Amino acid sequence: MTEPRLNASRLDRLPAAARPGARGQGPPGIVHIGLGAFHRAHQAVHTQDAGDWGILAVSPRSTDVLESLRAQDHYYAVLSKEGSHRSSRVMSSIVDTAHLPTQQEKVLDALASPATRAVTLTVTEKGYRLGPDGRLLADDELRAEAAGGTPRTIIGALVRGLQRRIAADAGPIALASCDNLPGNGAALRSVLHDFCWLMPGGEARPLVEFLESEAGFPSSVVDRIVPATTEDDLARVAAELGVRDRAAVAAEPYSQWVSTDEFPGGRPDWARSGVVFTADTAPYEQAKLRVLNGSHSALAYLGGLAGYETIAEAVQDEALEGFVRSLLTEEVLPTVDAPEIDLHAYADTVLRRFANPALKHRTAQVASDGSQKLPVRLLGAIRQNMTAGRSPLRTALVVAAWLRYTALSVDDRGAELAVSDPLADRVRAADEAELLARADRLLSELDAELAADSRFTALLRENLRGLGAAGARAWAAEQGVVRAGEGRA
Ligand code: CS2
Repeated sequence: MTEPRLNASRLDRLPAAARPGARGQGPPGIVHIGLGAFHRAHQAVHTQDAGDWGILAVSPRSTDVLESLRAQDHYYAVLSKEGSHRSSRVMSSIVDTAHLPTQQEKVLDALASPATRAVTLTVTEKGYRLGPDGRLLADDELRAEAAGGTPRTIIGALVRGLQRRIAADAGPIALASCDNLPGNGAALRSVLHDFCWLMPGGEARPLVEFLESEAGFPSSVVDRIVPATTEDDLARVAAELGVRDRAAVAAEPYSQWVSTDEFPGGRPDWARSGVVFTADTAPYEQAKLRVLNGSHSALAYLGGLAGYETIAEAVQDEALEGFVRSLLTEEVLPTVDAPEIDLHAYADTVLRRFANPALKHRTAQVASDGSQKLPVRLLGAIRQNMTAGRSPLRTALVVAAWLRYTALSVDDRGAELAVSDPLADRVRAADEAELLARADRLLSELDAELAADSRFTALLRENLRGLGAAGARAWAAEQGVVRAGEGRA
């Protein structure tokens, strides 16, 4: 690739349709934490389309994207892909970046600036440090931070920033989680409160007061499929725009953002960019987390075990698609309380989006961090079904597929699977026999309550045996069959 690098001086060489509007002057109004592809293809795009608010994007760990953005004056392209259709646009809403571990002062100052009116977060499920009871899991690292140590966690850094904001009398602010968690606003509020109460009382009180009276915690549902960028995507952007862009992201055209309107310091006119403000996000949230993310995880583990590289390949396999449809109609949709949504139509759209062959979303990417994702996506449906006297046959198969995938890390042809999960070491098994023998124990790492329920563990073992004997495709095909009278309590 010999194209010149994308930067401010080269914007006028871009095709007119791809050129960003002029940047607003003045300091950024939004601090965003989490510089992943999802933010660049979602909130940054909605913010750009809403007007002239700028974003200071903070990377909690890695420096790759941050350095690429800096080399490009923070301009980057979003490539939208569907079937054979491609189109790119350059974004200008990220106006500055900071690296949390090495530029902490810059981040804390931004949180304390009156210009900053909202903080948005995409830090993945792990970033919230939530325990099984929905409260902060206070470990040594968090305790040390609360006692005055350098904040290295996102929660610790946010609280120190707010402390500085109170001292500066910089006014109200929204703290808007954009992660795939149920009640993400309330979850963020609760971990921040819990962190404050780990601090010495004198320090905690003004903070807690601020959280209660000056901070807004909007709940949101965010949705856009944004796989990790590939070299092919970068080549495509270069060909289309005539510039080299190392921070480009590729995504499906679809984008959804539903939020409560709790931004006490003001916010961009996001409704202009299609954001839906509503008093209650719960129905959208259940539909999105259980139907979309739940079936995504199912396809990631079963597809990965069956040897499929991408979600699109997995969902185009009749056996897996049939299984996922029956999982949704028999076990997931009945647990979603969303009378305003046509759930069957929603499920169809979701499966159609997964089949977009241009996306090349890797099963291994969606499979990562399953121990953080499954509780949010599927374990709630399992509990509800069991309480209602319905057998969670297929959801148990997905849990078994996660366990087999993570414990053995080989697919059905014996090829190595790349496992990335905080629980990976704790649920590893040497072979199939050990996996079966220790299934209940390994499950207890994911969910102690389910592991203590013999009805569920019997189903889990049956599914582990089936996956081992028949392989993921054949076993899913068999479990996907809907039997007469099934699903009734
Ligand atoms: C996916 C999500 O990686 C995953 O676990 O299920 O990132 C999914 O692509 C997004 O939530 C779509 O909005």
